[in-house]
Amino acid sequence: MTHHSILQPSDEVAAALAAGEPVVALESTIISHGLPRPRNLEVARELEGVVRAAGAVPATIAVLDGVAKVGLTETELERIAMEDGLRKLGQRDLPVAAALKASGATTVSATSFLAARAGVRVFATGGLGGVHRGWTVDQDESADLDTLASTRLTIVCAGVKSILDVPATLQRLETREVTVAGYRTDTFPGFYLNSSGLPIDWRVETPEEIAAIMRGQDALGGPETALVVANPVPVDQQLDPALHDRVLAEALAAADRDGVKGQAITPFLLGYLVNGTGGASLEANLAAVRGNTALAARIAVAWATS
Ligand code: PSU
Ligand code: MN
Repeated sequence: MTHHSILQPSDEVAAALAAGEPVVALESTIISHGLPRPRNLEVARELEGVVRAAGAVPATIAVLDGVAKVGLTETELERIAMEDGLRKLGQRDLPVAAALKASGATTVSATSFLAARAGVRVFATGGLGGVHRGWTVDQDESADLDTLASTRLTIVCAGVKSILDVPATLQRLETREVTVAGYRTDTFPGFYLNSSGLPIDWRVETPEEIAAIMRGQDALGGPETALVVANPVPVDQQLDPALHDRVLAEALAAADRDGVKGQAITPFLLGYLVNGTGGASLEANLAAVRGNTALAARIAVAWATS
């Protein structure tokens, strides 16, 4: 890797990878577009701390001035949290951002791609993107799914965002051969809610079992698909289901009325939920992300020592 490379691991991340030490990728769109300021910066720092406490190195990923950074300095983390007009970058946007020396936060799609390129195997996020409600008309399916179908990476999430068509998203994951396992659950998690009520085929109990699945993926070869580890938010930290259903219905109606589409729809709906639940959805979202980050770190440790 040269100094002019458009993919730059931080010194700490590069050293950890070279030594075979555990590293956990973290995304930046949740910081820049998914959470309100100034809480977002606190959360960004907190999540890095959760990874370190478990004995792994955090690699928050973002594009700054055309360079894809894997592992951010404190100043770079502040830019992601505070800079106005930061773009939201999917995998397909990366070469353009590099060419134009643009800056942007990376979604699950772009973060997964860059993590895998850099050699980071484990990634923690909140909820995956997926098939949007109304997809039969507007064809809106998050690029997250396509990247996960072509990237060898383990992603820990609290399911897919409940603003989506969850059964259709699970179907797409099956069709695209993305392996899905529930962590200590028999049902697929519901992002803000402990459960979506939908069944899940595989249940695992330990990070060591997950590391064994990862070894199985590598031993079998074949298409470079991801492993989705679905880790539910604890019941005592979930959003009240009745409140969730009521405010989500309002949010979807508002998006429809205002014609919100494309990249803007996910931040719009998440923001509506935060306001409409008096901040309760934010707490549930954060509880999910924290839990996912802690589990991802344990998986990275099990993977590094296996
Ligand atoms: N998880 C969260 N909050 C978020 C996201 C995930 O808890 O804001 C972001 C991720 O970056 C994900 C993106 O990739 O939302 C999906 O956006 P879209 O539906 O436009 O693909
Ligand atoms: Mn979309």
